[in-house]
Amino acid sequence: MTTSDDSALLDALRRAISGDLLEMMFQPKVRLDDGALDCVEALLRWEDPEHGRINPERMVALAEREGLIEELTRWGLRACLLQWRAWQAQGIETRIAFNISAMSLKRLDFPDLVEALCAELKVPTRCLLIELTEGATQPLVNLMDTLTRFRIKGIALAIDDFGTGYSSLMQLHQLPFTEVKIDRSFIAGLGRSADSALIVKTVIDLAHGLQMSVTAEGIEKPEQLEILRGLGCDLGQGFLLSRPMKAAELPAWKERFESTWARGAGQESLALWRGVEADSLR
Ligand code: G
Ligand code: MN
Repeated sequence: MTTSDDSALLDALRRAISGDLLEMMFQPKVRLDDGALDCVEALLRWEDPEHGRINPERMVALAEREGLIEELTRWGLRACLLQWRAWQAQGIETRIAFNISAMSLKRLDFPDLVEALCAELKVPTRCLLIELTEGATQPLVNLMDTLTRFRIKGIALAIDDFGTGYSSLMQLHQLPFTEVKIDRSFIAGLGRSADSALIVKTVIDLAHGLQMSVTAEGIEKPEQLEILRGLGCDLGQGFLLSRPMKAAELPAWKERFESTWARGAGQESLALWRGVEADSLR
C-alpha cells in the first residue's frame, strides 16, 4: 500500500537518484589471520533535505514496490565500481562488495548488465562480490539460474545475514555461493553464550567443508575477534574494526589499522577459545 507519505518520499527518491544525491559509505572486511584488507562493503545512505535521513531498508522496499529498484541498483553499482578504480589508482588493493536484494535479480539478464558495467569501467569481475539477503517474496532457490550466471562470469556471491529469516542449509548446499556472512546476532553472543560459540563454530566448519569462505559481521568487542580467530573464521567486519566511512577516509584507516594489527592484535586467540570450548562441553 502506498501512503501519501510514501508518495512524497517516492518523488524525493526519484530526484535523489537522478541528481546524484545518494551517498555510498564503505565498511572494510579484513582477513582475520593477518589483518589484511580483503574487501570493502558499500552501504547506501540517503539524507533528504526535506525528509531527513531515510533508513536504507525503507528506501529499498519503496524502490522495489515502485519499480525504481533497477535504476537504484545501477546507480549504486556504477558508483562502487568507479570508487574501486579510484582506490586502485591510489594503490589500495581491495575487492568491493555490493548488496543486491533478491527482488532485483528476477531479471535473467542482470548478470550480463553487471558484467558489461565492469567491462566499461575496467574493473575485473573477480574484484566484485555480490551480497544477497533472502527476501520473503523471493526465495533465493528460485534464482539458481541468475546466480550461476554470475559465477560463470567470475563474480563472487555471498549469502548475507546467514542464520536469520528464511536462509537455510539447503541454500548453502544447492546454490553457488562462494561466501557466507554469519549474522551479527550470533556474533553478539560470542564470549557470553556457549551456544552462540557453538553455532558460529558449526557454521564456519560447514562452510569450509563446502569450500566457502566465512565472514563474521557485527564484531564489536575484542573478545569476539579473538574467539573468531580461534575458530578459523576467514574474514571479519564490524564497528571494532571500522565503522562505515566515506571513500576518502579509507587510505588513512588502512594505514592506522595495519600498524595497530602489527603491534599484536589477537595474540591470545587460542587461549581464549580453549576457555569457550571448555564451557560449551560442560
Ligand atoms: O547485513 P549487512 O552487512 O548488509 O548490514 C550492514 C549494516 O550493518 C550497516 O547499516 C552497518 O552500519 C551495520 N553494521 C556494520 N557493522 C556493525 C556492527 O559492528 N554492529 C552493528 N550493530 N551494526 C553494524
Ligand atoms: Mn551486506
